[in-house]
This record gives sequence, C-alpha cells and structure tokens, in this order.
Amino acid sequence: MSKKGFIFDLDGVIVDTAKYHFLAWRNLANSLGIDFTKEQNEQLKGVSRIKSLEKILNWGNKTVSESEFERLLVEKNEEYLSYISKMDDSEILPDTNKVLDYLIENQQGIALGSASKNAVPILEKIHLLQKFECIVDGNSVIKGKPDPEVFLKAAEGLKIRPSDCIVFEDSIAGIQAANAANMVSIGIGEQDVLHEADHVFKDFTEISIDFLNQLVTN
Ligand code: B16
Ligand code: MG
Repeated sequence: MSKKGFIFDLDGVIVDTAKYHFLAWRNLANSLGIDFTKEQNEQLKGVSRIKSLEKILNWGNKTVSESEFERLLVEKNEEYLSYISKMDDSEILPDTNKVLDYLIENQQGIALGSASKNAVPILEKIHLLQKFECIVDGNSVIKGKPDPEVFLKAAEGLKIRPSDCIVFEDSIAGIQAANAANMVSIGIGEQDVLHEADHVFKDFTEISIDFLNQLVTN
C-alpha cells in the first residue's frame, strides 16, 4: 500500500470549537456595542484570530488603536481558553477515531492543518495529539486559508507530495486552500456550502472504510 498524506483541519472536523469561539467573540463584540450573530460566526470559520477581529470591528463600523486591538485579542483568547480548559474526549466528533485509526493501521501520513494557535492544547485535552505525525497550525504559517501555505507545510512535514495528500475541511476558505495546493479536498459539512470540494460528507460517520481505502490506493 502506498503512503498518502491525510491532513485534518481541527475546528469543525475533529471538534466543534466554533461554539466556544462564538461565545467569546459575542461577549467581546457586545462589550463594544456590536451585535454578533451565529451567521456572522459562520463567516469566521477557518479565519485567523486577527482577521476575525478585523471583520467584527468592520461589521460594527468601529476603529480602535493598535494597542486596544491587541488587548481585545488577548481578552477574547482568555475567555476562549477558559472553555477549552474544560474539554475532554467526549467532544471528539463522531467516528473521528475510526478514520484516524484506520489510517494509522495502514501506515498513512497524518497531519493537522489548522488556523488555530490553540491547536496543540486542544489536541492534548482530547488526547489525540499522539496520533499526528506533523502539526501545522496558526503559529507556523504567515498566510491564512485560502492560501495553501498551511497544507503545503503539512505535506512537507509528512514528506509526501501535495498531489498525494487528502484534506478534510469544514470551511470554504479551507477547501479553496486544499484545491490551490493541488490536493484532494474533502468537505465536512453541507454540499451547497462546500460545493468546491472534490467530495462532501456531512461528518465522518458518512465516510466508509471502503472510501478511505480508495483514497489510499488511488
Ligand atoms: P485561534 P480551524 C480556526 O480553526 C477556527 O475555525 C476559526 O474560527 C478561528 O478564528 C481560528 O482557528 C483561529 O483560532 O484563535 O485559536 O488561534 O478550523 O482552522 O482548525
Ligand atoms: Mg475548520
């Protein structure tokens, strides 16, 4: 069996941390007199912390000084971390371990490709860190998704050609990044949102071992 590279996004693929980002961003936005809806939170999926704050301030027509901007980033992250600190294995999305364990048993390369700067502590909390051969996160990239940098770095870390890599992603920007990296893109979510992906599944429970086997052998 050949060795392929399987690159996993974190938020929305392995765990649903979007609900914690939502709570922390909403509190921060409200404290500035800005409304923040679930629909707006959707638009922050896969988007870096800095870009997310820029968007929120923009939606609220607000400008702040550079030092205030930095302070707001810290405040949001502190609240987010308070939610993360309570996470455990029960938050791993269904059948994630089925997919990871099949790939490990078949000696495939496994990497994380996330925009989050908190990816390592989250993987530690849910006891999945050991399953990843390579971690590329918000601390290791300059350009965020849809730029392919995060996934190209993961391929490099796995020592596998980009065209032999498969990406699991829940955000439009992430699917575009995977396509730009010349990788197979697998959307996790809704078909009408992720229509640019090569394949779309609602979640890992819809991905069969047969399908994984085809990805490995094709
Ligand atoms: P942090 P992913 C992304 O994770 C989230 O989808 C996005 O909402 C968040 O703003 C970004 O990480 C940065 O997160 O504040 O922890 O650095 O989907 O790329 O795994
Ligand atoms: Mg995501």
